[in-house]
Amino acid sequence: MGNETTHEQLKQSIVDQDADAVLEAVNKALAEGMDPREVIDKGLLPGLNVIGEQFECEDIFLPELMQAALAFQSAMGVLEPAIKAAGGADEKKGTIVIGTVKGDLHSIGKNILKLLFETSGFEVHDLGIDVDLFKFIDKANEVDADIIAISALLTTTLIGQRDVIDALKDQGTRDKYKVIVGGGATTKEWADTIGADGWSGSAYDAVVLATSLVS
Ligand code: B12
Repeated sequence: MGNETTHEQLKQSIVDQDADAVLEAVNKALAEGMDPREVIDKGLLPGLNVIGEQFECEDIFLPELMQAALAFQSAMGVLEPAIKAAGGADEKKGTIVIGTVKGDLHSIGKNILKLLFETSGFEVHDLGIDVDLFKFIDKANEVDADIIAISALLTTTLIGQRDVIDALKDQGTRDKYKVIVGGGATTKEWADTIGADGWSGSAYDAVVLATSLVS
């Protein structure tokens, strides 16, 4: 019951696009002993989903969307150290190159993924957003990656995931890497269609997926 009230406060603070209220709710949740990952998963992300729906219905517009994203990011400034402090794995599991596809500026999901990969024992090379397909491949070659993880949030940028896989095939290096895809606009069917090695709809499942691909 207590947790539900806290989840609701976290969610509402994002819906209100109120960075001060978000930080207050996050600090309160952490002080109550809530797991920082629960703060994200059960509180802040449901708020972002509401924001996405309101944007789609034109109840809110780009400035509000950006305001909510900024509020979320300021919360990550507190949550990231808390997640790292909660401890990570001691053994290195593998190396991952991660980024958001060309033309796509969404970073929130990718950043959560990066954080959870790191805290579960992966070495992560983050290429950021709006990443050219050859940058994924060059970086994977350079660091001898096990996995290339590609995020896409827009139906118009999805195709960038397929481009990376096709370019690997063209170069004859497709089998060198496991390619996993995800992000709001993707589905398991899409991942299968483009011949990806895996897909997940959440950061937690992505860690399980990556772990299984390297073991
Ligand atoms: C915040 C946000 C923004 C912010 C992004 C800020 C930032 N730094 O990221 C800003 C304001 C910049 C923005 C801009 C735009 N946005 Co926007 N945005 C959103 C919103 C509300 C939330 C996205 C988000 O961060 N979700 C939370 C994260 C955690 O979810 P996620 O990324 O899906 O990631 C999770 C999983 O998918 C998975 N995952 C993610 N990546 C990967 C990768 C791998 C390999 C794996 C295995 C798993 C995985 O793990 C994550 C954690 O659980 C969504 C709505 C929504 N509900 O998604 C719209 C949304 C994505 N945006 C949308 C649109 C239209 C836009 C704009 C075109 C708006 C405009 N008119 O300019 C621009 C595009 C700019 C660009 N070129 O990219 C649409 C897309 C519609 C579509 N299907 O194409 C959405 C769906 C809103 C809507 N309902 O209309 N946006």
